[in-house]
Amino acid sequence: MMGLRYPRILGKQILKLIFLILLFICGVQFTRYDRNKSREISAQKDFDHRSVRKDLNSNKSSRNIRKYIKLTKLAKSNIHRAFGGLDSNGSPIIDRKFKYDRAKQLDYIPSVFEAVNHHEVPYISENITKMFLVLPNIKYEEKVAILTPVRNAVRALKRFGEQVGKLTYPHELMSLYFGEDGSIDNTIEIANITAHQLETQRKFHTADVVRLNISGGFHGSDYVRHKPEVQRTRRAHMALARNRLLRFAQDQNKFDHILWIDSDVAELPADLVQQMLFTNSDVVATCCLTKTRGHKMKYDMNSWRETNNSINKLSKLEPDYLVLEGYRKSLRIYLPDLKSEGRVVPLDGVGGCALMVKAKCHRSGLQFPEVVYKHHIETEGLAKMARDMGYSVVGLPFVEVFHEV
Ligand SMILES: Nc1nc2c(ncn2[C@@H]2O[C@H](COP(=O)(O)OP(=O)(O)OP(=O)(O)O)[C@@H](O)[C@H]2O)c(=O)[nH]1
Ligand SMILES: [Mg+2]
Repeated sequence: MMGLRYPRILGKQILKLIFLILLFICGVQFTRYDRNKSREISAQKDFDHRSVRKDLNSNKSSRNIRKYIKLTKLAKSNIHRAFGGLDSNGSPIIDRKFKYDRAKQLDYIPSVFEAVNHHEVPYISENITKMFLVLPNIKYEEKVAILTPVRNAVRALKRFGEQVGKLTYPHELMSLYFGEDGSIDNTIEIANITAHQLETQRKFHTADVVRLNISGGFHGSDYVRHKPEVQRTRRAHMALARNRLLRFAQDQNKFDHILWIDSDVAELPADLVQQMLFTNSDVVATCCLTKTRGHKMKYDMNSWRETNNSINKLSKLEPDYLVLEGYRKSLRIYLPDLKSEGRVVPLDGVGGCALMVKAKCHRSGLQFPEVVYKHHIETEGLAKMARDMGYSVVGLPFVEVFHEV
């Protein structure tokens, strides 16, 4: 018996030693990766990646961070990224030779290339995209208020109700408020029916319609509404409607997050809320696209990042000049084109198609500017204001919300 004991103890010691060596190797790998990551971040010094990093690090759920790092690492090793870097002006180097074959899904993440920069968003294979969408298996407890301004929205509300009703975030943690004004169709009636269904059938905590009673606003066909000369009036009114609705919601409950969703969205990812919460950032936007004959196109051009060129252009404008995205070349980079940077990317402008803001930011005074703020108004103005208040503003290039065509 004595003879057998020593080899057994020795065996145990050897196993212990191997375990410790493995632990040490894993530690070194992790630190090395982290160091590389920070080097990569500081290399792109034109953009404030640090705030995203800080957010991820301050995430209460460290499992989120570990998963993020693991996935990014995995994605980095497995995916060829065609990101060409930045030119001396801080703009992405555009691959002008790139040809996107619509018949094929890409098995790598493209850099910003000219065609994409303007209209089309290529399909990337599911194997790749799913790596940027994995969520931690945690119990959610944060209360979310979905706020939706509506005017003449009868056509869109049924589909909106279905899409919101299919969200997989715990329904008892979600409330929804429509903020209506100036409709000349049955919007109030249909919005009430939609709210009632969400509350009774989908078991939302609350769902209701708020009459905002704002005089004015902008009426007119789609064609007239999108003329550049009416944008200041139209969007100032939208900002006012959003601010009134926000105030109402904040009087109802102490929400943790405010999620703005436009009524004319055609398709929402079921895990939209969880994806946005994953960032743990103050202001979060998703891509807002349309599907035209099966092709993905950029729709809402309001989620963007400045480049040195665009900042230079802005510096020459009168302070009150309103810059309109999507109307003419603004020299910015748009959210759907930033996939090569990873899952969460810093932004300077956001759109309202699907936009999440931490309620505490609104409580501390963050609003939708009703007059021009740093050349912007409404949602884009909010992003600029948020940055000035020290809040993080990010986008999710892999999360796609589809707007009606
Ligand atoms: N309360 C209120 N809501 C509005 C008003 N105008 C639009 N909305 C709603 O605000 C959201 C965004 O408005 P849209 O007209 O879709 O703005 P947009 O996406 O820039 O424009 P489109 O390209 O035409 O969709 C939608 O939910 C509209 O129903 C308004 O004057 N008052
Ligand atoms: Mg719209």
